[in-house]
Amino acid sequence: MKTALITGASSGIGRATAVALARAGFRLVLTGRRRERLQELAAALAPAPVHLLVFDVRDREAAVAAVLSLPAEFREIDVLVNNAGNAHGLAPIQDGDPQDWDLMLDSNVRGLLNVTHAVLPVMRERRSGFIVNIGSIAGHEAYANGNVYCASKAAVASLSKGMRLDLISLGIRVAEVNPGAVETEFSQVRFKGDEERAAKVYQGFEPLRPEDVAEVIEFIVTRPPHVTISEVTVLAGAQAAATTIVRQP
Ligand code: NDP
Ligand code: 8X3
Repeated sequence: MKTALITGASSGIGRATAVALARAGFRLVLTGRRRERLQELAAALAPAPVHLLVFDVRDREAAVAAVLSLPAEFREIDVLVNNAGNAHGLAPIQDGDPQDWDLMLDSNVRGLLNVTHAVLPVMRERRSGFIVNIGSIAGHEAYANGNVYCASKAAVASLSKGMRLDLISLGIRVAEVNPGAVETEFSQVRFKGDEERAAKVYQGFEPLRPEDVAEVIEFIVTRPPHVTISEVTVLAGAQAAATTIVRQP
């Protein structure tokens, strides 16, 4: 049985990926800050073996300590899904809140690095592993008011390429999955709990469901060792680019 560690499993794409990988027969290490959400998910996944790690990905020491605390049966991580992250705010750079910028760069970029740093020794020792970084269409095209979020995801794109180059000689494969518009708690977080504004993002077209992205992640991590799917962009059917979405009135 293979072991997968998924960050940000308490909601959205991470949660759906946990469900998909449990169904595919993985042992799971699920992480996030909201313990109750993770506990509820672990109960829903029973009898799949699940271990929970509650920590903030921005805290490097906490990430390392959490991975070191894993019981023996969960320690040999085969798959790492670096999913935790969010957007905070949507404003022109001249009106942006530097606290939002810090939050995005610290979670989406440094957080991904912190967890990767914590998990890599295990993969390195076993000379095997698969890392899936959740980027975004926003990492491949900047859109108005997206500035720092887009930059954080552009960093994920660049890091994914760099990691693939550095880790290949250790038998570790790296993939980047770039979703388009997925209806999750993403917009609620971006708009700081403004439900009405968040709902508008997904009005007039059928957005992706988190399960649509999870299926792609499952496919990638279940390929045999001679196959690496390096980069995948998954858009909603009505979407041609980050902000080019055909909406019905
Ligand atoms: P959600 O808000 O539904 O989920 C975000 C997850 O990340 C939660 O489980 C949250 O857990 C976790 N998380 C956020 N910050 C931290 C932190 N500092 N420490 C630990 N965990 C954290 O959004 P999505 O599922 O949509 O987002 C998942 C990923 O997909 C993100 O990287 C996002 O940028 C990316 N993405 C989303 C798209 C979309 O349209 N929804 C499109 C493209 C990419 P908790 O709060 O419990 O800590
Ligand atoms: C989330 C999708 O296009 O709103 O990464 O930035 S988008």
